[in-house]
Amino acid sequence: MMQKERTFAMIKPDAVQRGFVGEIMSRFEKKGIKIVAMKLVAVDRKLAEKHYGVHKGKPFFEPTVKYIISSPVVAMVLEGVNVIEMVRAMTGATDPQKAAMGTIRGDYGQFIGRNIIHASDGKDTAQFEINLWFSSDEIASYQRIDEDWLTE
Ligand code: FUP
Repeated sequence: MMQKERTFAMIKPDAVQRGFVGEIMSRFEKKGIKIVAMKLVAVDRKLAEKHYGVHKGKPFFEPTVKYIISSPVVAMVLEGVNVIEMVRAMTGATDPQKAAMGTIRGDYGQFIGRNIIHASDGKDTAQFEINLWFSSDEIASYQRIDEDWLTE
């Protein structure tokens, strides 16, 4: 059996405001990616600053923090084989102007400061972000009925 992993993703305030929650979740579901945790969060500054901690000191840090705390986000943990890379591919390049059509950012965004979604960019980041946003009792382990049909 191939090794499953988990990633963290967040539907950002602009996407929630513009009514894309269902649309984005539907893409993950159709791809066969399992949702193991999910919640709507009114993010406080402390959490936002921790989440974007690696960017502290950069010119876009403060605007990015302000954006994330401006209105609720939908935070989630997704599970699957190679899910970190797969969700990043579905998300597209950081700048929606450069993101390929067919990706979430490419299809729904126009500006880097309003880029629709966040997804962990590697194993260490995924672990850090899952722990930052969720406690272990908020994450569910379960079988989806399609799992046998997703793998060879
Ligand atoms: P990503 O991993 O694709 O979300 O991108 P980064 O971690 O490099 O950046 C985090 C967020 O900061 C981006 F989602 C948008 C914002 N940002 C800018 O506004 N300008 C930049 O030049 C880079 C990032």
